[in-house]
Amino acid sequence: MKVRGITLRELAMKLVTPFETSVERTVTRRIVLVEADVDGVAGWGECVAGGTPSYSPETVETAWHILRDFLWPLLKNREFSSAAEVWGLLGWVRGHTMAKAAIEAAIWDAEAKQKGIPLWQSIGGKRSEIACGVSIGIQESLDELVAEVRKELAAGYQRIKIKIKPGRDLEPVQRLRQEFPRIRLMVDANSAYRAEDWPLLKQLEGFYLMMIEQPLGWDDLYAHAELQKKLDTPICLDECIHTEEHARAAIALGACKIINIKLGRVGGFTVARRIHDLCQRSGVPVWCGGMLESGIGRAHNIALSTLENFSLPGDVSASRRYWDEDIIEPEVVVSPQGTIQAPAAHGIGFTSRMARIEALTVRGEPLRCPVSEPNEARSQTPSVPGRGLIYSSLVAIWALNFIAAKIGLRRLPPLTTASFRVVMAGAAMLPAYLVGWSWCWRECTGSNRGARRSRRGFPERELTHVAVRATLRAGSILRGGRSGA
Ligand code: OSB
Ligand code: MG
Repeated sequence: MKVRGITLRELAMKLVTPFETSVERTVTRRIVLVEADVDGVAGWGECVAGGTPSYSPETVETAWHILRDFLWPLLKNREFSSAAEVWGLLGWVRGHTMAKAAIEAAIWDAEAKQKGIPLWQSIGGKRSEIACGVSIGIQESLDELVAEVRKELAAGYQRIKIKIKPGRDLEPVQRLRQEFPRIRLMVDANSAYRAEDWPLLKQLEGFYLMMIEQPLGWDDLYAHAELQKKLDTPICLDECIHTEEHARAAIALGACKIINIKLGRVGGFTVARRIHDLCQRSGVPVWCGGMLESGIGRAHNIALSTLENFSLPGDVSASRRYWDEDIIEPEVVVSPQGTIQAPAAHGIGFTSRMARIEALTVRGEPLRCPVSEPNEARSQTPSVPGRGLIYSSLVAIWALNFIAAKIGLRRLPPLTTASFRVVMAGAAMLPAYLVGWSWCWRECTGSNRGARRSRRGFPERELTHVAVRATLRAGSILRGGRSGA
């Protein structure tokens, strides 16, 4: 397989209702899409980085930069045998998992399309239907929160997650438990608490929560391990797990009992599957988190959620909860039982609506792979002519010099000494050297486009012309000199 080119697009998509967490309020989602041309088959991926670095260190801008300037150069002109190898090829770049996941997922999509099977089967999914929950942002009032939860339960969603932050925690949970005593309920703090806040989190235990998601520092496994010792309610980690190694450490430390897996946060399907397998072996259930994705990212989340150990309902919900009109066809729909059917169509199983995508695009950048261009990331050294060629050029120049000196001795007017005539002949050779150098330069820089300016600013074709004209002129002067003698 070979990626012939990728196209980056940034879309501005307005949410149906603003989404508020403990760290920020999102009204319009900035979404980066990666369209990869893999052997002529188009695959789509979505980068879930946000406009700010408040959830993870990555942003839309860093992801664009990393995709264009580092990930694409690592992939272009590279031959590989399956999408499962892409993660390894990108290993030279540290971190930047969201940028990596976007391009990796696009290649997984293209590969499944090439094989003629749905992506979820291609990654080894076992479920043809996935269980769905919803994530509800912080609301203006408790009444609004209750109304929102009622609406989602009526739509069939199997579990409710609400966002909490200091001052907006006990009351909303208590109220929801009063109204809905039996629902599957959980909270997500997005790192809003400190280790000292544990007594408050302990109070939440009275409300039979399924789990408390990411209460403490976004990168603090140790504090979560200490907290989990004090709590019976399972801690679920989100922000803390951005590599397979973090997952292993979290499980070994007892920092959580459940893990939320997000493709973007861990760098794509290869690592997501490894974390999934590790959790399965360790008896840790997982579920698929969401990042307010467009239909493209949602389709990938559906595929991921079909893996066996995704045994809890995820934050994968219907298109209409987020967008007036999604960018895929058909839109993602949730059954009255709160499930999504894994699609039967090839690849991600949904078609990109190009007209809608174009209409929402605020910038785009196509990156193509010229067939003749070597992979710069792999070999920084430009191609150079072989040694034999260089040695024979030296011999040819020496021979030409010798001949010129002989001709000079015989034909130049006997004005002064013989050595002066030899020097004169050498000077007449300068244009020939210039032609030779310019040819060598073209060979060394690998450019055979004459009009292209070299790094020194020489227009090579003009240089050659000047050299040739100077040779001819020198010739005519010599002939003139001879006839004048
Ligand atoms: O913590 O799970 C999170 C959205 C943006 C950033 C982080 C999170 C979320 C959500 C929304 O909870 C999940 C969804 O896509 O519905
Ligand atoms: Mg979360």
